[in-house]
Amino acid sequence: MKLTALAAHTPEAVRAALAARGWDAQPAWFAACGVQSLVVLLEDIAESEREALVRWSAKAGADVLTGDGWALVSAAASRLAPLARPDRLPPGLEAVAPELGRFLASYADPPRRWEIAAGALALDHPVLIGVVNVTPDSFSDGGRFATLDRAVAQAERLVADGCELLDVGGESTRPGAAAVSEADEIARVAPVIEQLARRGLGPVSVDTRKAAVARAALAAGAAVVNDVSGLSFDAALARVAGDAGAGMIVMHMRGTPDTMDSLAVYRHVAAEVAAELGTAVARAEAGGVARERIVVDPGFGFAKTPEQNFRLLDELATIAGLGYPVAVGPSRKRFLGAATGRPVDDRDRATAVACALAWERGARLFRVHDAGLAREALRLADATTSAR
Ligand code: PMM
Repeated sequence: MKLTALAAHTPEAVRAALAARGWDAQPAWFAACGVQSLVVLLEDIAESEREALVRWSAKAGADVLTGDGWALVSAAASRLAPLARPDRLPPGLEAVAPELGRFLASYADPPRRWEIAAGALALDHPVLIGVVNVTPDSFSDGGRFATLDRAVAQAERLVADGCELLDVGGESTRPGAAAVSEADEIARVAPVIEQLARRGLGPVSVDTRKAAVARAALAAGAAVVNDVSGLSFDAALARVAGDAGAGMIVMHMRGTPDTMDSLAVYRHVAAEVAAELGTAVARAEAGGVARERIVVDPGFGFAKTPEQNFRLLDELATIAGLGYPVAVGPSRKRFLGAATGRPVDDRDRATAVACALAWERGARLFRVHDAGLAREALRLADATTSAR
């Protein structure tokens, strides 16, 4: 008898072990997903549901830890699956099925494409989003690309370094940044977007919280709207993105750049960010943005302390569990400085490592100021985790 401990942090090792023993690719993948151990936290449940869950867990061989109004259930995905099937559901657990079904479906078959205006981006490899800030006061590269020529030159560099989307922003979101009028923001971003589109650089995304700016940017050729406020700043923004068939990045933050630091209070940061992102995504869908056009972003550095950012990065799979592709923007942020002691102009190595960690936990899109190091790190992460 020979025993081998298989790596179990992703289904890949199990899939490969089955494939090496003659299984076909598809059944091997589904079986590997089925034996993978999952942990789900159910909150806001009634006492009767909690009791029904404990009874079901004892029978199904699942582990359950519970407290007042919540239950944490741990089991192989294949054991959890009956809970998502209305016809096989134990009595008293009817409310669990829809959410669990949605989670298990996206876990077994995660989104592989992101639909944006006039096209789609494949998500079977890391997708770099290059930052083109045309603000005079952005925290890391403020002012340097404020003229059209410089913005175009920066965009060319980012594309040459492998960026597949360029994110053009005309409003700094750092605390204390001066407010920018709609007209000024449009005057900053629209000519740059038009130039990038005309030169075939892009697709382009516009980093804005305002419907009027998004409308002008989309008219100038943008294909994506990236809203750091998660549609909480301007209710009309979702409709603008929806009507244009644009891609939409829904980012998590609390408050505004001026109030967000005082709102960085969480009991369980990953669960709360996921729940708040779920609400933001519902706003996008209510405004007519189709599900396959939405990407979620946990908003590193927005209403989060360094420690909360570290936790969120480690628990990014919780955000991926929402079932939408995940984008992250750790680039040069303060929490990277807190871990490395490096100043803002020397954080591209830490950015690259953060991107690789995020990829391994399910992120697919990476917003960076400098793509060179991030691309290398992500190539290695991709080669390590993908079966090709
Ligand atoms: N961070 C900034 C601006 N826009 N958009 C998304 N989707 N995610 C982010 O993390 C994010 C963002 C702030 O950084 P910058 O001022 O250097 O651009």
